[in-house]
Amino acid sequence: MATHLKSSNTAINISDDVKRKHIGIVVAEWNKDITGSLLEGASAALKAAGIETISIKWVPGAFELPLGAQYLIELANADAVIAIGCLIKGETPHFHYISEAVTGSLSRLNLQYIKPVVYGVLTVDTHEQAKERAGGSLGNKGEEAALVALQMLQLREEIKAESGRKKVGF
Ligand code: RBF
Repeated sequence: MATHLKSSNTAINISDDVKRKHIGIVVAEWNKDITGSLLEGASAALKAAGIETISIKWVPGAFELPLGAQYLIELANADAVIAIGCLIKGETPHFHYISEAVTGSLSRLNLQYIKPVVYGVLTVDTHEQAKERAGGSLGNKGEEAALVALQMLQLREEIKAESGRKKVGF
């Protein structure tokens, strides 16, 4: 039976096909107090949606997230990956280099594999701002990233089903 979830922007109906998908979460150890909370938010949302197979893998830092995501897709055949990290500008002299590299590489993986690789990386000025977004006053961005992964998997199923129906008609 489909499960109904409400993200901040949209309502999502999770079909049984999507529940059977394998979802990977790759999470950075840097700023682990923050990334751990984001991970909790993401896994709780996936479990609430009824996702049966979740693989969680840790990498050293945000810079390693794209390769971790690629391993999960190539070697573990994940259908979608949620990449979780936290870059704090004030504490990271290489902030711009790392965040640009991570953003660009994660973005490319989506199109390279035609699979959702969701950006769950906080890029903030202070540790306080990170806490607000990791289960604090501004919600949990890990949970939001999980809902985005589910929404994209659901979209794929819908488009596949629609294009299948059209082919039968012609
Ligand atoms: N990784 C993070 O996930 N968040 C950070 O805030 C962060 N800051 C870093 C600051 C410096 C100066 C360096 C050298 C690395 C930092 N890293 C950070 C680790 C980085 O993502 C990566 O794991 C290492 O550079 C090894 O490739």
